[in-house]
Amino acid sequence: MKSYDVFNGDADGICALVQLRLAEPRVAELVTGVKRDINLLERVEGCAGDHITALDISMRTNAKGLRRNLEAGVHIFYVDHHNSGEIPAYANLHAVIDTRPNICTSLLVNKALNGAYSEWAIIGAFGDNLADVATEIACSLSLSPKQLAKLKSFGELVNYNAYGRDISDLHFAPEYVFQQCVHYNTPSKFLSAKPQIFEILEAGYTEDMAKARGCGFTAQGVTILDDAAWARRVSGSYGNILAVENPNQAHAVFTHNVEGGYLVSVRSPKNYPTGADKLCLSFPTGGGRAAAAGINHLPKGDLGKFLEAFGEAFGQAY
Ligand SMILES: [Mn+2]
Repeated sequence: MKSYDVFNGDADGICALVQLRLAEPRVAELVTGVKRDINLLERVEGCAGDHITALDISMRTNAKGLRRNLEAGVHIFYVDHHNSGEIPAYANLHAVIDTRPNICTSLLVNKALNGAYSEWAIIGAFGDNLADVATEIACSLSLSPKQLAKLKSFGELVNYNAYGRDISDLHFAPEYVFQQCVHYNTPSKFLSAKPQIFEILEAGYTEDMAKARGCGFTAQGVTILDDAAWARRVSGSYGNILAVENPNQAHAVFTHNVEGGYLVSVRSPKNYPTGADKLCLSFPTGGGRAAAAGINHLPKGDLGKFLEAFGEAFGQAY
């Protein structure tokens, strides 16, 4: 019998697994990747009697791999907060899916374990941008404001660490971060025993962010980052910061993709959060939500077309 721990490489995925393995240590093959790499069950070929724990990866995206492993007789424990599509009915599937906006996978695991390792759940929640819920739980743990601020930074930094085209872009492989963390009952204990991961991520983040600022703007709200690992790591965080700094302005952050074109991340103005999905859907590889959407591949020749559409969508003239 073999076990597989399959988890998203961001803070939420890592902290969900840390809690589970503190509660129930298990030797398992770790299957993870960069944040965007979510079709992870595709990589697992379990046999009858094997166990898979799947965390923080959309069941909709993993439907094929999930069904194949269920058909093979694998026992699957699945915890997630993304849109699942139809949950298949199998006796060997135990699924905990909750898509409410204030929920993340680490919080679902925290609930299942009756709060046994809730400080780790806080890290996952901060990583998934759920600062209010995280702070609420922290209140019940009587953490000092300074401790709480440190945990918030740690969650955000571990989340930042998951962004990249592939693992080689990242400061640390997600499985390494998990393996380091899982020996400590709380992130506070981990951070005082092993400060290096935090320090390296913090320095990396500061450096990447300074480089992003140096790229300037191609048009109002539109920035094209360099074709480099740092740009792929920091693009998401930079987009968040731009949105907060200019809440009346829409933003588009460009990075370079493997196809030789651009990966475009679009955010509607924070104060008027609509329009991003409509704009992105007008391009063949676009998709997303009203407040935040993206285009997976914009050929370089279509930059002008995009700028025009962006201006039209958000009422800005170019
Ligand atoms: Mn999550």
